[in-house]
Amino acid sequence: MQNKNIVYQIYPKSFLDTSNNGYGDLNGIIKKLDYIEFLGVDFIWITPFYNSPQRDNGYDVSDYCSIDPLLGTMDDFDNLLKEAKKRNIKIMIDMVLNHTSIDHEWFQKALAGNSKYQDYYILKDTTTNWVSKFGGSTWKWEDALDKYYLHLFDTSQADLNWENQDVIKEIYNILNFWAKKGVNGFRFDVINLIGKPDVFTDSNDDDGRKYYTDNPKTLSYLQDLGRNVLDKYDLLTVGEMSSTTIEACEKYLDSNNKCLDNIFQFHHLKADYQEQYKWSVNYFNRDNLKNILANWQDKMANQNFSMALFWSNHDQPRIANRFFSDSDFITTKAKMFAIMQYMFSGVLYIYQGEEIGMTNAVRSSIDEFTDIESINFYNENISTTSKEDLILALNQKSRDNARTPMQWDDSSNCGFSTIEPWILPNGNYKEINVEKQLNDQDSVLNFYRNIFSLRKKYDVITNGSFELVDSISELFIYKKLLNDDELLVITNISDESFLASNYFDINNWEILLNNYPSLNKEIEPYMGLVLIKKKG
Ligand code: TEU
Repeated sequence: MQNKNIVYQIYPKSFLDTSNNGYGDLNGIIKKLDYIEFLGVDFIWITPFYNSPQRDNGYDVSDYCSIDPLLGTMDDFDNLLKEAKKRNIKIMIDMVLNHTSIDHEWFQKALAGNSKYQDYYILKDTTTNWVSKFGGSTWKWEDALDKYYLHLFDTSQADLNWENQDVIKEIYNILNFWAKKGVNGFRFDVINLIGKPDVFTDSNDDDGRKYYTDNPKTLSYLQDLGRNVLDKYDLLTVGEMSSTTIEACEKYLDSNNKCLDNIFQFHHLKADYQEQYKWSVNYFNRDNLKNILANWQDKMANQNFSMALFWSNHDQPRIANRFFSDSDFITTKAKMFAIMQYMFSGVLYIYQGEEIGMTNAVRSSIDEFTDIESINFYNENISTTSKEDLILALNQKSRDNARTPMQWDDSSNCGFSTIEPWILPNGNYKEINVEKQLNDQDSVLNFYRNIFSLRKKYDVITNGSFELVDSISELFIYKKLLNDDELLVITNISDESFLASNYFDINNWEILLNNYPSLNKEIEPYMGLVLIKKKG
């Protein structure tokens, strides 16, 4: 059953440094395969490790069939495949096919005047008023081309022209190269942005995204990809969908369309965006979060479309203190949020460090940030907003929060490296680290392992139908149903207590999971409970 899969995402640069250069590497992943096996996951998804100028940490690829020397060699990768296979761990890799780095040979040949390669990109004589995902215009003038090129992300990430059959052939070759090597899955970066409109026009009511998000061409590109490449192999595929809709995702996941197995949508992670603004501070719309989660379970999972369930990735603030930035009940909250979503139907995607409840870092100066989106945001706003306000927003929302080194133990540099890492470790690594949690039965780590084994054991968790139970704003309560199994999941998204007997009769239920040592009369602050109906 596909939904039994649990995927553990690794950001290699920040996982484990074995070459002592301050950057994590592929050998670091090999070294931690026993830990990954111990977690009980099926897949690791490794974010881009290909040659790259690293302006966007590898999402700016300059050679798709290579390994960046910063992170290792092709032999290391082959070894990783072999060692992972020994432990029954499958490998999913990241494909960034909406754009290439401008350092890529194709772009370089285009610059040198080769018209074949100029047609690999989206070059125009005039611009539109679209705004890049990382700020500024989506168009950059290039003298050598005597044209503007489109970049939905950084200026160094030029969008590829999927209308061009030569580009499609290159993409097939890349996917075949890795699939033949033996990788077991692909995560496709911003894949719902690859279809561009026939005519490029200004937008007067958004940043231009309505013209290129879920463009109908994308579905047919993905169908071709499915038919011509992906279907030839046994793969788990997941597409990252930026600002998507339920209607579009139904199409991508419809088995008749032969596109993708899972989709990542991000609407639930915008519950802390005030009026759609990413950088808003101290804002969390609890009702919004509940509605979005319930709606996607109802419209997608209940229709047998397989969602990717996730709270975290390398672009997102840490869930442990994302919606509540204070440190009270921090461990309880980390476990409560896990219960809230990980009893849903779908495939679980966990991000490194989430399983130990890693938190957002506290930084005091822009010099401590490395992420291009964060730095652009700061530079764009520093003339109108105080430094303190910008740093506060960055501390809550920056992508760097997810990118601090994995906290292995309490030794210097958190056991990640013997030298100062490329990005500062979170200051709390002495309190929060793997070593400390391994032998603590109540740790977030062992709680996550427990969730994983429950998902393996109970089909009602991974495949049951979802039913929202009417409740008050503070509580999110739902049932999962499959055959004669019934699960009741209760999470308290507040620091108040509620009389448990108002919501269920404990005599009828057995407790499968509780983030408190015991259940008394009350649903306690930030409590999370998973109950299964007693039979007979
Ligand atoms: O992310 C796409 C994406 O939409 C995010 O970068 C988003 O804009 C941001 O998190 C909102 O604050 C993917 C990758 O996951 C990301 O790391 C890359 O930077 C991006 O694509 C470009 O390849």
